[in-house]
Amino acid sequence: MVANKVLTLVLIREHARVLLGMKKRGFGQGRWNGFGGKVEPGETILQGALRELKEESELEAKCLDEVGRLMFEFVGEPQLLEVHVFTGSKYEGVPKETHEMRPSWFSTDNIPFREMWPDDILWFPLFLKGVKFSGYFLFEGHDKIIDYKLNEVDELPV
Ligand code: 8OG
Repeated sequence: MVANKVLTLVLIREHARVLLGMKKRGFGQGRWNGFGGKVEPGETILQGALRELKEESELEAKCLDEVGRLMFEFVGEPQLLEVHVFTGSKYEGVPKETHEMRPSWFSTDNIPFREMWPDDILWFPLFLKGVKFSGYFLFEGHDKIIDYKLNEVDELPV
């Protein structure tokens, strides 16, 4: 058994717009996404989410709520990615371009799904609806989903 790789994903939402960043390097390069990354040893998942948001956008969130849990499996790779999705609308600072991300606000009715991870078009509607969700996606490569499950949930898995 290989332990899951635990990651965070933060979507700052204000009224009818969402802050995304164009990933400039590494995993997911060339795709718009929320801010986040690997949780470091010794920090909680929430601390990891706050840290990555600050590192990648220079925003300091005042409050983040966990709203989604997404599991990703890639054919041929034993390690599952366990992504904890957080959202919040209160923050300090102004989004700034960093070495990793170029931030931009998107209207909730104009999310750039064609330039995002292919699963996002499936779960974003639940996120935008304001409900909690849990999903599993099996990828072949980084562009093709070959199986998935997605549910609206009352409580996230522990
Ligand atoms: O540290 P690194 O940049 O590699 O972290 C990856 C980020 O990408 C992290 O915030 C979690 C997020 N992420 C995935 N897969 C997917 C996905 O399919 N959709 C979205 N929106 N984000 C993802 O790892």
